[in-house]
Amino acid sequence: MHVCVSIKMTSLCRGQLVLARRASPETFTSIFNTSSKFLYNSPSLHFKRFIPLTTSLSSPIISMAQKQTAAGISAGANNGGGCDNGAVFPLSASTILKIIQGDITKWSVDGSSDAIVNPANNRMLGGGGADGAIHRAAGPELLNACCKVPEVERGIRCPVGEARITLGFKLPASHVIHTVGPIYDADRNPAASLTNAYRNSLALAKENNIKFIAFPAISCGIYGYPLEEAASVSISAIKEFAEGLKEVHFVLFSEDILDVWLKAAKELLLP
Ligand code: AR6
Repeated sequence: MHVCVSIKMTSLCRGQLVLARRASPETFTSIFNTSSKFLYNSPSLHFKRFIPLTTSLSSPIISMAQKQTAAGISAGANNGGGCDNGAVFPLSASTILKIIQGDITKWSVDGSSDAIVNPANNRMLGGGGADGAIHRAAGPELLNACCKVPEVERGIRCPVGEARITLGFKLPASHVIHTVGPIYDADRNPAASLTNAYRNSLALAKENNIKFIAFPAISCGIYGYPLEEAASVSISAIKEFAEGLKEVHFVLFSEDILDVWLKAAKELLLP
């Protein structure tokens, strides 16, 4: 039995309310695992969620902006440059997915075991879009570090679907994982290449003891991947390969992309 709670999100970055339980980690995980159903009417950002009646409605709705800890959702996190209207989904008993709107260059959780993913090109020497923003925010040391990544063939440091790691330098996050998504119209199997970009980024994160990782919508800008298709492939890949990390975040630049991701996550992750 469930009770419906709805919150009208009236404007970008203003509606920072996210339903979460002020509960112990064990309680929260158990709620997720047993019966929570988070539903959205995402096009209008009018959130509807069904909270199991095992929880008390007197429990407060937690604003992520208040940086409170709710069951391992990181205290002190600077999740997405202050624009953190979004949602939390369970991936497993020990891993959650957060989908928020914001600027990935401002994201961090603890500054030591966190990484942002850079949707780079195979040369790894910077570019436009998020890649350019990440290099500007990290400072010139990031370019120096990228130059030191060995070339696997002439001019290519990171082939499509692979990943490389550097420090974050002036970024709030400690590390940058550089990956190369497919150019949608040029790749023979863009879904496989995009899946590989997520899988290899997550594997590299785990090899480097990263616990918190934030992805943008890889390939959805300059590389032209259609949003709905990309959301489905990206969330499916996260669902399959995120085990071992504490939190995986999508930090999405615009409300349009956020809506598409929330809809796909609801379809793919909720019972
Ligand atoms: N924070 C979060 N998301 C962002 C940010 C940001 N600061 N800036 C852009 N986005 P793109 P791609 C979103 O083009 O399609 C570069 O030149 C953006 O709205 O950055 O994989 C590289 O060097 C979009 O949804 O990456 C490559 O040559 C998403 O990030 C090429 O672009 C990805 O858009 C890679 O193209």
